[in-house]
Amino acid sequence: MNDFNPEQLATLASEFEIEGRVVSVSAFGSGHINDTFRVVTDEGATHYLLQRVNHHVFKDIAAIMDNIQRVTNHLKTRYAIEFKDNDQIDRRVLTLIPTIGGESCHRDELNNFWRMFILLEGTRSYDIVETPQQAREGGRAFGQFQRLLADLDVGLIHEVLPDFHHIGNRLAQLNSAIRANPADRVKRVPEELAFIKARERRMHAILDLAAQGRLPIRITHNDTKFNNVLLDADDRAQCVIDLDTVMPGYVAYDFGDAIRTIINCAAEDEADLDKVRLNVPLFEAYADGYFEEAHYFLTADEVASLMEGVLLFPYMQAVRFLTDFLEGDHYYKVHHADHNLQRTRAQLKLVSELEAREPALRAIVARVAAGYQ
Ligand code: GN1
Ligand code: MG
Repeated sequence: MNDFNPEQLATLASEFEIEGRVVSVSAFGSGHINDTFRVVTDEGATHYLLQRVNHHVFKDIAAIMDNIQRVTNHLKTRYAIEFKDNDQIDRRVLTLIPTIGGESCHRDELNNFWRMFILLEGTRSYDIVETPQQAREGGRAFGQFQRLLADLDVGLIHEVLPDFHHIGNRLAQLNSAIRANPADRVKRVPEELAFIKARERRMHAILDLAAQGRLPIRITHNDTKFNNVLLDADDRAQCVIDLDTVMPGYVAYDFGDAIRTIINCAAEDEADLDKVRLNVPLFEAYADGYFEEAHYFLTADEVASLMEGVLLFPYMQAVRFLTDFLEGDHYYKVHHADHNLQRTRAQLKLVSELEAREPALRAIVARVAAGYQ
């Protein structure tokens, strides 16, 4: 269980305002960045998630905690007004559990940062979407997340990872990794690099629209992988999780990253590239659910930008995985040798598939959008 034993983890869990005494702590989830554990206590009613925040990635812990508190408080207030079911609020929005000293996180002797949330019982997440109903619920959940945050001042939200989704920045990082070549791996990836190079220009479409002042900056989630929505046993969306990357951004980024995981029949790191194919009905279902919530605020330019996000996100994710591969696998957790290369290839295959179906996907977005005009 990473570098922590169960006793240490139980002691860490006891630093927080939990009900009862810790009975067990076990690894939880499939995130690539933070370490997450499920905490069960003898009180039984509420279980918790204990999380070590990766402070090599999130260097300003105070800023991410401030963002999370601001966003969850705002969402809870908005839910209370809109849905009038106060009992459900803690199932719809993440709840931070403070430390006994009243802080939002706990710093241990090794300078690790720990925080705790209520674990939402009876919910689950999916790494691969199975049904249109799940996809539609995902669209609703992320659309509603953006809608309910639309009246929170974007200036109050810290840009915790500057230029996180700036493709120019990501390509510059790839180019520095190629020049430095610390793991001597550049020679292994000529085809991947050529594929990336050939598409550089068109991948700037969102930045170009933004530079013309055509895309509003909103509060966006910025990690809209489908497994960041919790669903109940009947596949109804319950809660959007993983709020570390909530930042000012463009809606096309959230749409594109969600579709990256939803439209793919295979896993993000599928080794058999023949399995990386598109499930177009899931795309349509996600778009439907998303517009149901987002049509209230989306501008025509934003609607036009959504497909640019769809093409950009697997490409940018491949650029990021490949950069980490060339740098020697320091950023993402890897589970075997060449894992980042395998992830890169799967994402580039997804780019090819999307390019082949681009007109059909554009037509779907146009049709769904037209339903709200
Ligand atoms: C990381 O933590 P996790 O696994 O949800 C990454 C995302 C990537 C994703 C790829 C802070 O997210 O940006 O899209 O892996 N988060 C960060 O699966 O880099
Ligand atoms: Mg994340």
